[in-house]
Amino acid sequence: MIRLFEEHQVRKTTELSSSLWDFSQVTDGKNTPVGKVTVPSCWESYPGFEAYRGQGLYERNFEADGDMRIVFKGVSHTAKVFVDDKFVCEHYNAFTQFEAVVKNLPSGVHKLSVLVDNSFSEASALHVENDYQSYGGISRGVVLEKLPKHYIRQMHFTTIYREGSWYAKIKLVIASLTRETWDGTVNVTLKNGETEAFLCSETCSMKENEDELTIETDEIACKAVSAWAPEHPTLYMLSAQLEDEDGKVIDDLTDRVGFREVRTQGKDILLNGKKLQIKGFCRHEDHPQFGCALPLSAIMQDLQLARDMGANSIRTSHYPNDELFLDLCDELGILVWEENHARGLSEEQMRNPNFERQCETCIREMIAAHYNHPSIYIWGILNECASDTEYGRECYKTQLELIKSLDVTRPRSFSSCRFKTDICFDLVDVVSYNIYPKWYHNTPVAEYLDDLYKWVQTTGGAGKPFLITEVGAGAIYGYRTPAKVKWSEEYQVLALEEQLGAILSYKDCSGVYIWQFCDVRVTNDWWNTRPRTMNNKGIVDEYRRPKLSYETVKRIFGSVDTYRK
Ligand code: ADA
Repeated sequence: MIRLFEEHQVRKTTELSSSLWDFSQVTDGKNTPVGKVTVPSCWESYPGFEAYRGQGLYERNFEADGDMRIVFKGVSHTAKVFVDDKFVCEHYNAFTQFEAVVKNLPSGVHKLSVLVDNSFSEASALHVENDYQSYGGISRGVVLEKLPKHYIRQMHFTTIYREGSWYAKIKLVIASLTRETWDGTVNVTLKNGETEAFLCSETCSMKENEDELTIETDEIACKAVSAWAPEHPTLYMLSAQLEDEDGKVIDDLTDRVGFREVRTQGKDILLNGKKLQIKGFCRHEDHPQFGCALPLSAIMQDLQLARDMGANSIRTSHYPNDELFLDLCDELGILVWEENHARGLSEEQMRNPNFERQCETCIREMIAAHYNHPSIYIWGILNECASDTEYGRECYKTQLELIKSLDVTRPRSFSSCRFKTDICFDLVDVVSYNIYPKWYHNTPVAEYLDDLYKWVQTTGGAGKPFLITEVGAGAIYGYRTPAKVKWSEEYQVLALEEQLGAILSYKDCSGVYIWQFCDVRVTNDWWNTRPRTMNNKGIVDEYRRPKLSYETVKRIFGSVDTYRK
């Protein structure tokens, strides 16, 4: 499954993730056939590959005729794509989608080969030994498309709320495979249930030697639409149809959108003019059966559990998530903090020659693919990287400015752990901290939080909205003791009661994300501070079995509204 709805009625598409592929282990360039596997999947779920770090080859045949595009929603973590043994493209990063376009394929059966690599090396600045696992495999959906000579490559929908009315601006990118002059028309409609409204009709005049044409509409008044909000997540189908000069529809693209406005105002984050109170979870895409390739039902169960505990938001720690997750959040009214891929990288690691380019590519691919999701209310970057150094600051500045150039509609932030040494808060719209009083140190939470917040008011973050994007404590599922010592479920309850109580009652804090939703696998280097070589701070364990703290979180989150007074 690629999306919760059909993106195309006209363009011919085939989900390649709907049949078995041949998988081989690749060692020193030698292929050893292993057998048939499903895609998406992680090889850690294949017998004997539970801890495999290296290369694997996925192969299958496909029918083609002419110009074809293969969209990979995620391959972990480096992919080299071949068609009929000819190299087509390469992509780094498990968490963003990419495409392989192959022109003029003769009609018939062709071979698709994807060489996947999840090893750690200097070439990989973001997938490194870390407090989460970098799995191996084609971990998200794959879809084959037959392309017309001119097609709709991208459609971004921006909503504007002004004086009680909604407006929309649409940005379309029309691609050309011929690079010759061409004239067409693109028509866009907005549909909700049976009511369909015409939005615009734009002429497309492609010039010679141009790969693509960008069309940006003026503001279009959208009357009688309902806003998207957690309590009523109204969605609309935005459909574009591309016609040639004879009026024949040659391509189409549909996406789901919502009318909502996010902005900061003083110390508040406003959603449709109302002050947000975030009560959420940090969530890794991780599962003992599926690795990072969670099927829709598993993603949905996570969201059902999070909502059952009263959460209104998920932070995609620490990378862009599967679009199926975002489709669910759009439909369920769950707010999303989505962030680019990075966790806890030192200045030395940020000086990896591949770091900036890999971060920039991740940001561009994240926003290009996820721009239209109304559930995403904020973009984050570089979780707990070196925001206390001049070199680190330059990286934060570059990436935050890049986000602003790609999306002026959402606030930007990053989660800092640099206590009173952070030098980047002037660069963001929202100041966010990861704090662990009652776990990594025993400072009383209210005292620690107040001291930190007061220090932020002496920095470039003064007067800005303030979020706690991580707080929590570890508990081994099933470890119960009246001693209530650390790693017991009882201690996790005590810690969260004090942590959540202090944070959610702090008047200048816009909310909290618990670290973390579920226990997750970590890489082997982290064994000595991670019992079971797992991060055990979940409120449910890796099998989604609730710990004692589940009811604690449910009681506390349940007593807090999504909007502040
Ligand atoms: C950091 C980090 C998380 C996790 C957490 C922990 O805040 O952002 O990914 O490692 O610490 O469990 O200590």
